[in-house]
Amino acid sequence: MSQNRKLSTPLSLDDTLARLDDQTKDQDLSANVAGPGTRLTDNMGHPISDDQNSLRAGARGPTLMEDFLFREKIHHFDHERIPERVVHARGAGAHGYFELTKSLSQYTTARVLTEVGAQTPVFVRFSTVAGSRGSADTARDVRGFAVRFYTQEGNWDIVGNNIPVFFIQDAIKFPDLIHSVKPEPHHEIPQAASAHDTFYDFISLTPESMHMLMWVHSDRAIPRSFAMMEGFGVHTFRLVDARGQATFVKFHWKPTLGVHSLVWDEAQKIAGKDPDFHRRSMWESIEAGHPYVWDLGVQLFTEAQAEGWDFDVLDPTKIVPEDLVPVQRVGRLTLDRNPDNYFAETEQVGFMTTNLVPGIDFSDDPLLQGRNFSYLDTQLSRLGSPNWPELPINRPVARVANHQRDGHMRQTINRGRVSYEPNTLGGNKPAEVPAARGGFASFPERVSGPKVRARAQSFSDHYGQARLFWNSMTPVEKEHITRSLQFELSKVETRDIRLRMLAHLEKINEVLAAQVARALGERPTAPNTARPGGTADSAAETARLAAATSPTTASGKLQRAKGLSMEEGQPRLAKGRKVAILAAEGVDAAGVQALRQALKDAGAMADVVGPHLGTLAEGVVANKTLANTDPVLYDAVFLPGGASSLRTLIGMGDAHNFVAQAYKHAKPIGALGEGTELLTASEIGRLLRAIAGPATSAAPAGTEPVQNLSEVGRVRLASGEAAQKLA
Ligand code: HDD
Repeated sequence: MSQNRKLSTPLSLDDTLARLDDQTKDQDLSANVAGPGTRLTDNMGHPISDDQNSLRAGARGPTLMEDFLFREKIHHFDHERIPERVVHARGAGAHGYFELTKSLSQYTTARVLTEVGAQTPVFVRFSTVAGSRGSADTARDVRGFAVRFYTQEGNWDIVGNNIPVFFIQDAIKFPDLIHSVKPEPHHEIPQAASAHDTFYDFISLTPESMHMLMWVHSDRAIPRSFAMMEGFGVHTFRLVDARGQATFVKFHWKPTLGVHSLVWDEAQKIAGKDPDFHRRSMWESIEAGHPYVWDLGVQLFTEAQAEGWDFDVLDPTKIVPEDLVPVQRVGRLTLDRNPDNYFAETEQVGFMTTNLVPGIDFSDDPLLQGRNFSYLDTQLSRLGSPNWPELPINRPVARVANHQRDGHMRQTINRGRVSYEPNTLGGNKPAEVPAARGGFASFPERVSGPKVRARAQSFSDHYGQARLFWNSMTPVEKEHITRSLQFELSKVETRDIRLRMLAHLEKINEVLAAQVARALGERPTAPNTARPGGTADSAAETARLAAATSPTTASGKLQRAKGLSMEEGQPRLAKGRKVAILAAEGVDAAGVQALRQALKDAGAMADVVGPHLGTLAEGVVANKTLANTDPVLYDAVFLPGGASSLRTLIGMGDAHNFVAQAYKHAKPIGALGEGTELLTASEIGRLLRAIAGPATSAAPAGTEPVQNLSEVGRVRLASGEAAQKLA
């Protein structure tokens, strides 16, 4: 980490990191150095002379009870596992820092949001929701995006997702939702998948989930990498200023690389080829010196403004469209350090929605209110002791001082005889901090009302924003949503559930419903379904939508909203991408070096994929083989020149397959010199000749990269065969 960061807070970033690091960290023995920590001991510090054999009565005799070294080792091993998270079990984390670029002092007293240039250490954990700890990264699912700020005023957690809304409006339904999506209890099938009866049984009976469902069937649910997805605090929160005035706020994380996805076929194949795809990408990228970076965005609005909208900002199934309240970028989150130990940090981190700092407060969103109970509660069963906040990853950098004592695994050695308040024996310290001097005080919201179990009428439109989302998609994005619904619902075995889902889809968009109906073997009720799996004619659909009226559109009177499409307005960069360079012995070394340098300069990474590992030409070493990797793991493929390399590759089915798969997923394929021959000899060459005409294949070898491939890729994009990819 850089040593010269600007700080306006009393503790330096390095001090705070050092506090986080703590003396509990042991030595990295892979460095193979001598010194403390290099002598093998048991947990009581006794040096061990033989760790190969248990203590026996004779070389062939029984093990002795006396063998405390054996018993301690096995005892610890037997208890190594803790319960996985009941949701978001699979995750990966990284350290970094947050730097404020624009002060929000007009709205809040929270120093983390007012001290421009100050850097606050952070730990972020990304996750999938449904799968268990060992499941695949690329399942179609919501991604957790939990950010912990270690501020000088205590820990602040934004425990968000990469989707800005949620399935349910009231936390009392959370156990039902999760029971329905988890593997079915009688046979524990399917793992990390929502395509099954119990999920759609619940969803089809829960119309408030329709908006979220549209997001989950969009490409947002199969991100290309953690660095290419947005994050959202989801709920409306409050910022509270020095006068005690509150402003509503929605938190956003905007990735500097833009929002990009996989396509479903890739996502499924990656799940087999590399289930660690997302965590590996993050790890490798950070190790290579390419941090993951987001801007913090805020939407700020008053209660009076919110009262004018036709949706309720306390309803977590609704967004505040960016057209109504633009997102202001006020800071930058940089993840630049991998954890030292997965269990100690990523597994033991316990986020809580109740981790707030003075100047930030809750709203009355009933989902948030329920979460505020759940997160504290779950840490106890997962981490096993009320002293879990003493674990290094959970310990705040702000000094902790109170009269809480004892309990399992207490680490702090509290001194003195006073553990109560008020007291005179300890000078009544630690003392309360009045709100005027920075103590946490809740926003004094006026509340009154009868005690009822009821939903507000303002929460009752379940389709308006689902329609808004659908209308805001490009044709390719609509087609992907359609195909995803076709895929998942066709796996539902109970026809009644499928029919109930179709009835909901009809309320969102008739054409969508009709196209899904066809795939389910049901009679479409809407016109314009000529292209199975295709999308409606967009001009006709726009006209129909413009004419459509709905008593409650829950959209702020918008038909389309900004910021929802992943295709529009996103940066398309080589940065953060990974390229496969296919090569064999005799490859054009200079060409490969030049390409690698160009990719490095652009912030992209590359693997040289050969028929075997090792040197292929001077300075060109294959670090992957055609057998141990796969085109789905790359964003682009490059075929360098070199006659003998080409001869080898042309004779290998795996090489042809590599290029064909990349083409199928609309990835850029570059070729130089003889590399073009592999293209023209392959299935793609035949396709190119058929689609793009003879000009492409006639490009003379050794001159320039094949130009028309990206055009052909675009043809396939337009026909919905693949998502947007590198241009
Ligand atoms: Fe939750 C974990 C995000 C609703 C109960 N949740 C968890 C994590 C994320 C979210 C990112 C993983 C944190 C980590 O990496 O350790 N959860 C959300 C969002 C929600 C949401 C964005 C809706 C807007 N959650 C929600 C509800 C409840 C919970 C309504 C219960 C009433 N969530 C939990 C939990 C978890 C959790 C059981 C499991 C592990 C943990 O908390 O620490 O308490």
